[in-house]
Amino acid sequence: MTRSNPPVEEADENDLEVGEPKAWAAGLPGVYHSMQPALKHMGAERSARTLLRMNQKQGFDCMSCAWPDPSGERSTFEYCENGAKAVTWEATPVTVASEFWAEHPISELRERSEYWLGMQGRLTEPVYKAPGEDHYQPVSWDKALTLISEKLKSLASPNEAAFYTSGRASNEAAFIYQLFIRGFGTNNLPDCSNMCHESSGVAMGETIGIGKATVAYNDYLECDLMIVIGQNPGTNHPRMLSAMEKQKENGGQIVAINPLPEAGLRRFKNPQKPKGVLGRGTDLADQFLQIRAGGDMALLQAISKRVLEAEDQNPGSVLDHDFIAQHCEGLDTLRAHLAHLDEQTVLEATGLRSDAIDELADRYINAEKVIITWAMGVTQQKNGVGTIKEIINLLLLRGNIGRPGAGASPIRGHSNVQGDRTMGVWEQMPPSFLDALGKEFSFEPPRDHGVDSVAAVRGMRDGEIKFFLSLGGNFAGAMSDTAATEAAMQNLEMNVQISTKLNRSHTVLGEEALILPTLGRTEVDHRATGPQFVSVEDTVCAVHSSQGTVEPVAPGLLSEVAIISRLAHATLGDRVAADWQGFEDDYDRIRDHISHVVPGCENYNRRIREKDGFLLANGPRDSRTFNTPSGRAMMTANELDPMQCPPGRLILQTLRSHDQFNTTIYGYNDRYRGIKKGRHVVFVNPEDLAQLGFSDGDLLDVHGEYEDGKDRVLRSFRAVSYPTARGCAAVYYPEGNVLVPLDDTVQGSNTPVSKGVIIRLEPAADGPSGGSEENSQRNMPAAV
Ligand SMILES: Nc1nc2c(c(=O)[nH]1)N[C@H]1C(S)=C(S)[C@@H](COP(=O)(O)OP(=O)(O)OC[C@H]3O[C@@H](n4cnc5c(=O)[nH]c(N)nc54)[C@H](O)[C@@H]3O)O[C@H]1N2
Ligand SMILES: Nc1nc2c(c(=O)[nH]1)N[C@H]1C(S)=C(S)[C@@H](COP(=O)(O)OP(=O)(O)OC[C@H]3O[C@@H](n4cnc5c(=O)[nH]c(N)nc54)[C@H](O)[C@@H]3O)O[C@H]1N2
Ligand SMILES: [Mo]
Repeated sequence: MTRSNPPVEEADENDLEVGEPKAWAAGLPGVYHSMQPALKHMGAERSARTLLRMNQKQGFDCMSCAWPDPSGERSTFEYCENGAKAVTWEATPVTVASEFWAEHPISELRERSEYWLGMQGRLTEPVYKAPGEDHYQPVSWDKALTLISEKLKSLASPNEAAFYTSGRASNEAAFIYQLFIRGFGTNNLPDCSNMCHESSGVAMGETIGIGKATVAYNDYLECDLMIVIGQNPGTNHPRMLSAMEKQKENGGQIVAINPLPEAGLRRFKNPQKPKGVLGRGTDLADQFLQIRAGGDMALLQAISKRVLEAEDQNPGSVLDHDFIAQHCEGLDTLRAHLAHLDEQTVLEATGLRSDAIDELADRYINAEKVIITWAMGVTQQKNGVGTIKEIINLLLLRGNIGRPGAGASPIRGHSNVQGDRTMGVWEQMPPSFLDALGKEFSFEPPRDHGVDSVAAVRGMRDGEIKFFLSLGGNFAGAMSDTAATEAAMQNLEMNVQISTKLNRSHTVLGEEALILPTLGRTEVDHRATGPQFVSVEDTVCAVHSSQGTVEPVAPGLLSEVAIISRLAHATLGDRVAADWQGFEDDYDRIRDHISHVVPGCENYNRRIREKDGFLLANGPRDSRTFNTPSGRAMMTANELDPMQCPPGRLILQTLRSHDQFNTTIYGYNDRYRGIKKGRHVVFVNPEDLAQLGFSDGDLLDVHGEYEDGKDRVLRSFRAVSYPTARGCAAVYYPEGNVLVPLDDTVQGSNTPVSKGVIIRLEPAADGPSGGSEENSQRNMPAAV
């Protein structure tokens, strides 16, 4: 069944083409584009077995994002173009052959782009890099697991190891993974959430007592007003557009707040409706506020202030007094704080006009049921935690939490990042969870908090962390400050990665390294007691099962559960009272333990088998109960400290193109933004570009400007004149990580500030694409 790998060509940034941005998302090109790669790479049968079973009740959960499935009837095509790309990328029959490792030294792989690495195909056998070697070589599973467990046992302290998780791991894998790690003796559990929605978890935890959305799927359809802040659903959560379309059909309004006029926020053509392809489509945003990056906190405060003023003019008619009296605390503090808010400061921070802010305030006051959604445009700003607390303030003022059609809705990224946290993948799990875990498995879990992603890099850098294992993901590509992160990873004694495909992290190594290949979610997971299913949790706390539909791409591949069980057994022996062999044979046994340990997961095996799975309990959503110290939802005063951008400088954000999933690059086009065949672009407002003395198409160096005085630069990026907000610029992630300092993190959540780097543009020092020779080959920017 497997195919060996056809040669993969690296892209040449000189081929870059720039056209007009699109004003609508996901019409005919959506369906067309979604089928093409699948048919080409997998053939008709494998395409049908995967695409038609995606997000179906008997199928697998799409791994492309955490957007929920509709609760009632589902379309036969319950997937989007980008979900289809994710499936094609994983379920490809192309595999990395055994000879590959001898043919390609690691030093050569380090020069390759993420695209090239990923396109080599699926990994099928464990490989090992010995100290001093520049090659991986295939090894048996037994050998690989022995090498790892012996290394772990040799460490002076369990805290010399850190264990990363990317948000694709199933609940079952995540649960036994954190059990293994805590059994080993550390809470060093950094995860991708640290770089993602950590700010949401912190802000919501402190204010409403839970770090998760307070809405269920149908609430999106029912709300009168949906405010979408710092999120690009057309690319990153395309199935959300269907919900937005229904909400509009039900008479609702949508407001988008973004520095970019993203196509998916403007108009939607539904490819699954007869009219969808040819018609004009549905206009989505009724109002678009083109905010300056980092300005959301000022905007939200200005709206809350207007809400309070409207209440003063018409006492009793604007605030939800009953709700506030019964459930909230802090109104006076908030009121006093906002009284000092200066309109001029707001206008400068937001780049908006007062009448646009008035209009949004009116919409908010006149809507009965409001949902606010947000993603990385908010969480990755310096003031992200404060901004989310302001979202909560605004919602609380009119009782928009814990009612149908209303609520706070962070839209999560990775398909099971939320479930992984529920299962205990967090460096700071509360004592109650640790108590339950210790009791269930008869051991004493460590209590000291572990490292998060930023602290893990510091630990590697300083020689305190010597062993790093990743359950999925691409830490080198995803983390900030590429040069610092890579140098830190090269300091490790052993680097182990459980992966489906090659990526940058497999090439940035210390002394010893191993790659353990694993099954993906599309594949049937054959175990001793028969094919297994796993379970996942989406962004609205709905837990359901996922079962692979195609045969594994190669014999001998192990599931994540099997790998972790074997590694745990080899490392821990019987240090915790767990039947590791039983876990690997029958995932029901894992779920029995989940029932006993994880709050809200009682009778997990029974409930997960119900038709739609089940909704996890959620105090604010279900009963307006708030698990805060006072038992009330907290209105908070958050200091406004707008980012200062000196003259001649811009605020840079790093974002996703339409052809990528995080660090996985499917291709070099960004269709909705009009970019083709390249990624080395910097989007700048035409007036800013002119003012800085540059023209569309110029080759520029993008220099970061920092307090630490270091020079970090992206070389030879092409200026694209683009309708972004004044004073703002954008480059793609992961390339942009070169410019994000390790120490620049969001206050309160320690998330890298990936959307707020002050930059200076200069004519390219090196001429045509890619800078130095090394970089033109690798297709990755230089870190200086
Ligand atoms: N196809 C695809 N799907 C994905 C992913 C993927 O890479 N590809 N990644 C997944 C993951 S892990 C995640 S976390 C999500 C990410 O989903 P998004 O958060 O939508 O991802 P980004 O591309 O980072 O886009 C951030 C948006 O915020 C805007 N923005 C930037 N700065 C500001 C600001 O200061 N204020 C406001 N109001 N807006 C701002 C940007 O213009 C952009 O529209 O998507 C998930 N789904
Ligand atoms: N500058 C900047 N940096 C960012 C962001 C940004 O917006 N700007 N966004 C941040 C965000 S939101 C996130 S979530 C992180 C993402 O960080 P990560 O989650 O670490 O990165 P991914 O690119 O999603 O990981 C892709 C790799 O996962 C592996 N993989 C895929 N499927 C599976 C599977 O089923 N099992 C296993 N074991 N492995 C698998 C493959 O080997 C693939 O190469 O990046 C963060 N970094
Ligand atoms: Mo994410």
